[in-house]
Amino acid sequence: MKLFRRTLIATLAAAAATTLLPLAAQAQDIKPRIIRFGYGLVENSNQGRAVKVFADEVEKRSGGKMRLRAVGAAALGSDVQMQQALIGGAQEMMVGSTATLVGIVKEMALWDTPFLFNNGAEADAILDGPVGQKVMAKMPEKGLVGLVYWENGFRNLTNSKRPITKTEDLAGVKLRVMQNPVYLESFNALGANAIPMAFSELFGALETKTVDGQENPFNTILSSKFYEVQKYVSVTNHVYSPWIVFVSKKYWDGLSKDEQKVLMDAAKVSRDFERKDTRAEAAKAVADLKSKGMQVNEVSPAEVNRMRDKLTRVNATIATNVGMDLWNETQAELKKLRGGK
Ligand code: TK8
Repeated sequence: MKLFRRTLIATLAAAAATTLLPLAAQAQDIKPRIIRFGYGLVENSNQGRAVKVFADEVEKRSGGKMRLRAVGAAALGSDVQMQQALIGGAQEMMVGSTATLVGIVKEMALWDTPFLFNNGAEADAILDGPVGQKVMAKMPEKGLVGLVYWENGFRNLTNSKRPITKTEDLAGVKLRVMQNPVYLESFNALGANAIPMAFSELFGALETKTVDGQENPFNTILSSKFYEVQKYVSVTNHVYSPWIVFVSKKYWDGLSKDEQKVLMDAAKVSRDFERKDTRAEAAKAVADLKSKGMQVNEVSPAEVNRMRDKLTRVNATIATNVGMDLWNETQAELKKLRGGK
């Protein structure tokens, strides 16, 4: 009897296994696609908030079939490390600075042009318009697919030595810059001692005084708590810095058209949210930075112009690197935006 029962159970189990096989295969199909999405800032930042919006949109628009595993604080690696992981196919998506991408996509250097945009509206128009799209179109041949630009923002200087009110105040200041030749050349041209470094190492380097200062938008100075290790903020707005949301081409090519559309549409929703959120936060940032104990100083328009003059030769390098056609088209578009002036 016992033996009989055992045999029966074994037979039933075997039968079940065969009939269940197709079901198991089906279960595989409906298992959500997990997208590893890395970013450099902390969760509680404009970047982290927008990643959350993107994740929600992807899940909603795919009916739960596509899901983000979002990892912040550079836990998947620095911008440069993640870019390589995307190219190799070990990671699916990321958002990071266009400036750190220049080593791979040289046309991204266009966005490193000092004082290129006067305001956010100009940045949106150029980034979302034909020029921004042409730059993005250079990514696939490098193994990457760009979706949208987010706002990192206008960059300002912080340091622990003194208020920077004129170019000369930068003399000898050890200033961390992004891993990008234009930033390196620019700040050296202004007299600083520029040191390229991954963002993920920056807080520690400021804390130990390996560097005296850095430059980033107000939002990042706040979310990364740089006020704990920096005294002075000098409002230079020296460059508008975009972030770019992009995908591993290896991964992208394996998606259906519908899945690609989910990512693209979700990215656009996240972009519109991100720009609004970032601007709202930046608008009240000066007061917030002061309340955290930072000393904030303006830089006079005359001094900003002197900085701009010192940087004209950087513009020439950028124009050569991105190509004269793209450079001229950008200038023409900006002129149009500014009413032909
Ligand atoms: C975050 C960086 C950051 C950038 C920098 O990964 O490195 O200073 O401004 O936003 O991309």
